[in-house]
Amino acid sequence: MDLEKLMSKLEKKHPGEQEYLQAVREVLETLEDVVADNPQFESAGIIERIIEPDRILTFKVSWVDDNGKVNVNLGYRVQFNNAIGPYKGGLRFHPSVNLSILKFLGFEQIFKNSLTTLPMGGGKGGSDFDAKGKSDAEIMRFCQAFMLELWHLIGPDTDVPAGDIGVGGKEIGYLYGAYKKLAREHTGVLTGKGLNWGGSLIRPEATGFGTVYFAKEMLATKGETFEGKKVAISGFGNVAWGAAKKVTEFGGKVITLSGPDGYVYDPEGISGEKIDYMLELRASNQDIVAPYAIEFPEAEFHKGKHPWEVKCDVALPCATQNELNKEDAQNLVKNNCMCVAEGANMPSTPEAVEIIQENKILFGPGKAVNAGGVSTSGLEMSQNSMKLNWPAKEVDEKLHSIMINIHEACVKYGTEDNGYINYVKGANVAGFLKVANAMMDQGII
Ligand code: NDP
Ligand code: 2IT
Repeated sequence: MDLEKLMSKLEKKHPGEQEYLQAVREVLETLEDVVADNPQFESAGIIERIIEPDRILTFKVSWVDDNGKVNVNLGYRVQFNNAIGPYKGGLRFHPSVNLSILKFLGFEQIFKNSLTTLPMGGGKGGSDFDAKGKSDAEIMRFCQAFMLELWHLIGPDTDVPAGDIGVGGKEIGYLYGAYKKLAREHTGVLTGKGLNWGGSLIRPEATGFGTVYFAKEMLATKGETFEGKKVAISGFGNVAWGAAKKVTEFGGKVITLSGPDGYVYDPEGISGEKIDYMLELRASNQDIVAPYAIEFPEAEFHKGKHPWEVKCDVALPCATQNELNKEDAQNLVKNNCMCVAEGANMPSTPEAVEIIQENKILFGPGKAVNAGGVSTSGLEMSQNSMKLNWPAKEVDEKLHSIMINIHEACVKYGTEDNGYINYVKGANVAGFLKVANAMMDQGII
């Protein structure tokens, strides 16, 4: 595989799609050996086919706000690859959403879903809708208008969306209500549903819990545990919340949270009612963490700064892409951080990853670390198909064992001669092989 030639062709075809090109390069860089060892992949054009989505659907979403004003947003669904199962992946509602971001997320989702061991292909969707300051009625009308276009493109065995940034339980409820009405069926077409209407226990916690289960395995390779560790978390949404709960349960101390306005440092630790308060912050639709330091005066708010300047043992970036840069990585190295595990999708820039890996710090990439969310979505799909609900303990145990298996796959394919586990390579190779072999079996389509 001639990586530079491939990338330069892709850059010409999709100019300016920075996040997508970044994600593709990061994966392909680690696949050179496996492609060289499997010449059949090259002759079947597996690489050229896997980096382009099967199809991209874009649509206009018109809706009326509380003042009677007409608003127009863009909606998308990127159906990337369904070699191993129906397209599966979240919906992101955020003003920054564009095709590059959704293509990067859909691409990552292919390998993540493959790692889960469950039969799910990769997809992603969303809209540039900004929920900030919107009323619930406006969010509902937007979700209904969005689903008016999306419903005929998805289905429980075709494409199964879920949540992501800006899409939580509330939005999934409105989206599901609209789908049900339009399709005239009550099926498992979305995951992250409410518990009374097809949702799975543990799905809200799953991404954060899975992140911490994975980080626990990473620490264990060094004979370490979370007990007594200082843990810096970014974000204050669904993933950050679940991660904070599990870190605390494992005896670690969560010392930071962050939002687009800056970060909060709480030297006493973010546990108990403070974790519950995160839900209030998120539900306020204001997108700021500054109020935390007013509610809990022992905490400090650092405006416009990243939490990675605080001394920590473990860093869990759980907010958004490219939020941990070169300078942040240098700070983590300087402060002897031993483990960085990505709860978000691609939160570390390529320069940051290089610094972290060069310094032989444990580094877990998002597609492995945060796979617990979509894994539990897969478990929700299984329960929906069987028309059964499993108890929380059963789902949590299944989630835990999936995360341990993903960690083992990373160790198997990522351990270098010097013993350092390159989790980026391990996750990419393990995720890729299953999809590539399925594509081989299914012919050129
Ligand atoms: P939420 O919407 O619940 O929370 C995202 C949080 O990150 C929000 O608080 C958001 O605030 C904040 N944020 C966004 N940009 C920044 C920034 N520049 N600096 C600091 N904070 C920021 O989303 P999730 O928790 O669901 O998603 C977080 C990450 O985890 C994303 O990368 C997502 O793709 C990934 N993920 C989510 C999964 C899930 O099941 N939900 C599964 C796997 C991965 P604001 O809205 O103001 O930007
Ligand atoms: O990035 C992700 O894996 C998610 N947002 C969850 C996707 C899902 O289908 O549960």
